[in-house]
Amino acid sequence: MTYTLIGAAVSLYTGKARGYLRWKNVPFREEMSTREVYKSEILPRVGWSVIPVVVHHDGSDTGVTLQDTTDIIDYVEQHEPGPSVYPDGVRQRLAALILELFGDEWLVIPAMHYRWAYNRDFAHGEFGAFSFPDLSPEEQRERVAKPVAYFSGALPGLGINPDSVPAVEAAYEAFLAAFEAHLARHGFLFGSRPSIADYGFLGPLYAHLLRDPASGEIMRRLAPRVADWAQRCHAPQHALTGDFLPDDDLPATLLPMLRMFAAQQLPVLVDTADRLAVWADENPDMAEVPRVLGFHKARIGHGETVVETDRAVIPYPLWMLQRVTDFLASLDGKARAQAEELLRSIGAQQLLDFDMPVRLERRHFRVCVQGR
Ligand SMILES: N[C@@H](CCC(=O)N[C@@H](CS)C(=O)NCC(=O)O)C(=O)O
Repeated sequence: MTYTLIGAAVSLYTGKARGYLRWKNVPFREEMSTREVYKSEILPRVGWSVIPVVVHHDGSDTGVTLQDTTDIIDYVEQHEPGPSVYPDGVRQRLAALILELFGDEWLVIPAMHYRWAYNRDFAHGEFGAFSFPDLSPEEQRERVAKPVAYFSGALPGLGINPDSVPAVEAAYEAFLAAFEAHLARHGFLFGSRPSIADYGFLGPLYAHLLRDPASGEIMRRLAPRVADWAQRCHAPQHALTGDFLPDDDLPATLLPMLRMFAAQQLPVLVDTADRLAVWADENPDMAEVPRVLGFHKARIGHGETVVETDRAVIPYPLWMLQRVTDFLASLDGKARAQAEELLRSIGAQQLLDFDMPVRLERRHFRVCVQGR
């Protein structure tokens, strides 16, 4: 096998990588991220506890270690043949980069809320089963009490608390309705071929929001086409198939989801960038950006149901936003005008003169300031 995917069935980002590798028709085996495998493979290779990890067995002694699903996908796109998950057209490419970020880093809010509010017992059992496959179910549950507390303890940092739950649920239901309407006309976000954005959506929508039993029931009831899409995207019948819509066409049914990005996630990202600027000034010798930079106020929700709540300042998504702004910066002439028009039409004109305070890069599987 050319690749190994180390991860777990309950893991949000493992589902994203798995769906992509299957569609890309890449020969890979999957290794369950048991506690043993964390110790023997993940920590030595990556330096911290995270899944998924992909190893490319390229003939070298250790192979190439890849972490972060975006880096995994970009690496495989560069090293393997076959159609790309990145559309070429300016509008489609810009929308795809934005929606990957929206899926990865904003839909994680409903993914975490629904898992730990409605599927806690199931998730606890699953954590036990993959971490300690050789123990009895009772022992498994006991041994994973700590990671379960760690992951469920992340909710307040994401802005999820009793005051914001109605807004989290309203926003998720509005998102499901918008995606359901899109899927009445199209198989994937940009036509009949899955894109990088489909995989960004797949993370939260598959492992948590479809596979967790109580969440799956909600999705199948409210948005059966989304449930079907998640299944197709995660386990494609036919690899390497489909096309993006011709002529860089951007279906009008994508606009409501792009507007959700602009209205909900973008203000949080802009505020996060301001906080990163302060941190970078105050810490001129530090290269690695902390995973959390204190707390800020964030507005969560959709339409009438919006609340202002406390949320951790999480710099990581700025690295994904930089992919969007880099793409914008690469455009000129007609292409730039098309991108500007799209951003204005979704209410994201703020991005047009947005400056990342410092240039970010991934180094040793962490977000760092470039040049430091
Ligand atoms: N952006 C990363 C996120 C990976 C991630 O957050 N994985 C979760 C499991 S689904 C994890 O292991 N988290 C550990 C932690 O955040 O400390 C990616 O795309 O791979």
